[in-house]
Amino acid sequence: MMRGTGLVNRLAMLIAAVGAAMFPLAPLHAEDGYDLWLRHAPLSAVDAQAARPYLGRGVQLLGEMSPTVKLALDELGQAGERMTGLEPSPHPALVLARADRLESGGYPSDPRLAGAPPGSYSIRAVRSGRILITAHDDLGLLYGAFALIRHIGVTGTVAGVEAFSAPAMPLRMLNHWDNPDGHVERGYAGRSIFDWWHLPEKLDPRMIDYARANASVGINAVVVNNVNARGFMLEPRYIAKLKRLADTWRPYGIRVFMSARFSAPRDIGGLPTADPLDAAVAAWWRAKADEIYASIPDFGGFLVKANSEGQPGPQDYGRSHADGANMLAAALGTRGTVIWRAFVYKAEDDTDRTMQAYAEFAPLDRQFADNVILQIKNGPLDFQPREPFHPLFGAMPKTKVMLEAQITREYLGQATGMAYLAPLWKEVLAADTGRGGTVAQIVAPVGMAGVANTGSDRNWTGTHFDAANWYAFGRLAWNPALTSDQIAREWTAQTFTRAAAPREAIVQMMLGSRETVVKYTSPLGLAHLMGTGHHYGPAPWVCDLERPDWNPCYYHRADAQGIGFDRTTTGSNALAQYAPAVANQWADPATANPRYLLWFHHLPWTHRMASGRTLWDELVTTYDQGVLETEARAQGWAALAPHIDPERHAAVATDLAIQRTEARWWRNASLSFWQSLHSLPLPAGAAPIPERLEAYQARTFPEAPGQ
Ligand code: BDP
Repeated sequence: MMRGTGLVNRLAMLIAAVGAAMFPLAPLHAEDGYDLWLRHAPLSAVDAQAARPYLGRGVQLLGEMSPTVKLALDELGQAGERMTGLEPSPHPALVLARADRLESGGYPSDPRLAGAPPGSYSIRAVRSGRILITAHDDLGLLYGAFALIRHIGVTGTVAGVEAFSAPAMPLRMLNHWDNPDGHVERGYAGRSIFDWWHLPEKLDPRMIDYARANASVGINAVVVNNVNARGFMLEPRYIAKLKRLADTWRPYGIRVFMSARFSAPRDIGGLPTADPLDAAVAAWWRAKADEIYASIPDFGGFLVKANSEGQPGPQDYGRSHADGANMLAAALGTRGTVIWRAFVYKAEDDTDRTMQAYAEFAPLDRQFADNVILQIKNGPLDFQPREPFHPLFGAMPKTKVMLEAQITREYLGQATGMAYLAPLWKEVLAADTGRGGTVAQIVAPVGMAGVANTGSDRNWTGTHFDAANWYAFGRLAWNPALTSDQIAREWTAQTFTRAAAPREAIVQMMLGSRETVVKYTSPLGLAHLMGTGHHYGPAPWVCDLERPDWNPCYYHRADAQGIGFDRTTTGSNALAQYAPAVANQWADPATANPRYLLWFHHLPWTHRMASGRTLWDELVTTYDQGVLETEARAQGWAALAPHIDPERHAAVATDLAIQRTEARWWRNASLSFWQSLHSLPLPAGAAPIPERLEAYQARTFPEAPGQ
């Protein structure tokens, strides 16, 4: 399914045929990114021969044929055709076996599978050169097949494929902020991939390719609509549409969830109230759940954004978040789960915004029903280029909590340039909460959600490199112990090239790319300095928005003397929301990690940094490093031209050129504004700021995408 369009294919084949003598290895179709990491690029002739018995049709199956097993076989067949270019081997040496059928084939059982969670698989080399993929469930066989394909796709060979793998977390979920009209909130890759209007009759084949991509990295749950939900999506016509998607994705192991608008009983149910303690409201939700389960027996449940940014919720009726979540949880019963978002903050509350979610939810520990999960963003503010981890992790030991990450780059340059986010997520997952483990350990019993970055763009994600973030999210949710480089290496080998030198060059470019964005947008712990509404570009001067905590000036607090948000005991004391050991490491500006310096401290511009520079000089130096890094990346990419197909090479080169321009803009606009406050000179050697502050302030982008 994942191929170029017919016309492109025909033309490409024609060109390939004409040029075959000169370029025998030219790809048969233009590379446009649609195939993502499932390109299955051809192996060398020698490797193809060696891999042939393990890929392709003719795999031996021990177990029942089911829709999921059939997908596994199809995937192996397709990968075989494309990677080896050969007819299936007359002596296939791959066996797919359900664990309960091993004996019938005379194969030993694998003790590691005993008690392993659903989806686990083992890949073993067995007698006479055979490879055996075993799992308890069919989904494990599909995941095992994808793992084998990935291994060959990355290394070129089957050697070393043996593995046992079990998902670290049960819920590995995408949250789509897609609206029913096709607009994607914070979407930078075109319109929504979901064609709600034509469902259920018409199923875009893209829905299958989407499921394949997800399953190939272990993603097993999808919230199909925006957390800022429309009530009408719970009407019967939408349940029919959702059923079509659920039926399509079921064989791929993907469960569907919906964002539910809390006021739906009023909006579409004709009730005068949505009070969670009102019996008629509870009965309405119960009937709604019954109606959904009648169509979609494995419906996952509801995701709810309540009493946040204008969304309705239980507090509209004087009830608590627990009252609201538990009422919905009772409607679902044992059939499903309510995922309640912890992203709440109030207009009327002048508490430091980063403290409000903790203050709201920590006291509710123990009060949530068993089938309620609290979904907590990685940091206490809002998906910034860097934030410390959210203090709620570890603070609610009696509540099921999961991590919410953002794959779409709302605050990290959106769909330009490169920002590989695995290092950001690893930073959070690896953070020790001081309260019973790292964030990864705390969320492992439940899971991880990522706000999706997919759209109708041909390459799915706007830039080719943003597909790495979708990929990395899935891989980390499966195994948070994977390193950012391992994931980058895998993705690059499958997406661009297996050749070691160019692959390593790309991996290195990816690894530092998020840090580059931090440097030129939000150095030293600064946050939320982006343009109003769309969050594109710098706007640290904005200070006149109706809500104080929507203003960049609320976050940087810069004036003639200094900059930064004092969150120590002399300020908001947000530090106190962390375990003492964690708080202590950030409490003293002299020893705090500079990454979080201005997040927790308000300091004079003349503050002496560990580097010996003043804070002001350090800021300038950091912005400048960010700019230089974007330049180096653009040059590095240019040098890779001989190794990358021209279409994708040119597209990425353009993205990186835009990022270089944006980095300069961020640097100049930000420095110009800081300088307007304190009038300190730029350090010697720093490039002058080319325009006046007013010129940067005058740039407006009311039409910026994703709002
Ligand atoms: C912010 C986005 C906004 C979302 C909100 C949320 O700007 O569009 O609705 O988060 O997570 O990052 O609910």
